[in-house]
Amino acid sequence: MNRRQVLQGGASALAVVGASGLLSKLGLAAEALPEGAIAVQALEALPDKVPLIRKTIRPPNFETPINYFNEAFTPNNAFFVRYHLSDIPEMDAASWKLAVGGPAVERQVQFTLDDLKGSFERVEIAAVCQCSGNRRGFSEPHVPGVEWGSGAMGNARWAGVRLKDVLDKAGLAEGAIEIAFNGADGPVHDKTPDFLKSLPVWKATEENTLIAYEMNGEALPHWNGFPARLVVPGWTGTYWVKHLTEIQALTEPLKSFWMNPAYRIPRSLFPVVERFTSQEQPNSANTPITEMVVNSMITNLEEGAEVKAGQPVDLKGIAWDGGYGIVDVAISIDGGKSWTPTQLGQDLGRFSWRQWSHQLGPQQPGMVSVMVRARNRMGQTQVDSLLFNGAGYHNNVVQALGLKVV
Ligand SMILES: Nc1nc2c(c(=O)[nH]1)N[C@H]1C(S)=C(S)[C@@H](COP(=O)(O)O)O[C@H]1N2
Ligand SMILES: [Mo]
Repeated sequence: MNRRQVLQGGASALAVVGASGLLSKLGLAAEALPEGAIAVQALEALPDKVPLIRKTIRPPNFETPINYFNEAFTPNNAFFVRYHLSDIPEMDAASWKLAVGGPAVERQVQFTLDDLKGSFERVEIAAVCQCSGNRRGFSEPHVPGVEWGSGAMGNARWAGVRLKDVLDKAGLAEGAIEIAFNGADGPVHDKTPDFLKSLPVWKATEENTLIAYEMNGEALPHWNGFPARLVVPGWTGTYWVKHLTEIQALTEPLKSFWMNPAYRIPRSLFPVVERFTSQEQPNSANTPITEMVVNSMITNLEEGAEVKAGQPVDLKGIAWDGGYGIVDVAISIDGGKSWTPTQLGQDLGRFSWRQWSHQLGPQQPGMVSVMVRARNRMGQTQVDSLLFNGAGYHNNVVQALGLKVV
């Protein structure tokens, strides 16, 4: 049987396809990896973490092995770790202070961890934290940066206080346009700029934007921002500043390497609704990365996994987006010609990922390619081929997982 016949075969039985052409065209199969990209994988445990996939040591960048994504919430000790700077101090909860000030506040204020826990309403929200460069390692052509596979993300229940409530204590003055954030980590070399990020005031004061001191019911792990971090549901991880120590309300756009030129996307390449316009330059073709794009993946089977002909195969996975909510996840076994809806799991909130499951019944031995594609409430879906950009951001190419039916 040739591939053409297979693609015409319909959805009732699993299509059998050659492992080469179709898979590599879809961009996520193992053989589509650029030379030397993420082929070398080493598992290594940071203190208080299970072994994670080591990308770099200084600064520490470690991704989560996919099997942990079978759980609704990613365990704290398996949550990915991403840093830009290598000087990461041990934080002391008792002496930690959060300073709130800047040119656009009415008064400077300062809070201890006990203040945060005692003087504000506690809010909890389930949300995906995903690095902008998740799946960068699959970019073709190859792009520079940490060569992430699919594990630079996680889903957790974050608890803390609303950033808006904290800003209210300082009082935002007329003319505040951005809120800037600094964490306790710093560069080792003077030439590396400090990790300073900002949010537009409207995003900073949304009720879902938090200063979190808890993750899945426990204190934040050191590597994920102890004792407090920003949680910006729907937006990529770059805004989720860890070891938060300083907040400044600004009347001018923040000038920081990590706002510009870093973390930029071409202005109209992606279907982004929430734009950060105060950081756009009039004649520039780029804009800050903001909300995540619709995405999905299979979590319980790996590329090349063996399954038995004539026996049901349980597929399991996740789907997520920038907070509009996943409404549909579908599977194709005929190269994307026809799609079958999967069963969606419990809705854990619009910023959480959504679990899904589906049962396949492969009949004949051979290779089979399973594609998965999610759609959100806005009607946004995933792309068939990579929307290439130089930083490798927002990779939401439809995943095609090759299974070996024996
Ligand atoms: N202080 C500080 N916060 C930071 C960063 C950093 O380098 N320093 N990296 C950001 C980026 S790019 C991402 S993707 C997330 C990753 O969060 P995690 O390490 O808890 O997984 O943290 C963000 N917050
Ligand atoms: Mo990131």
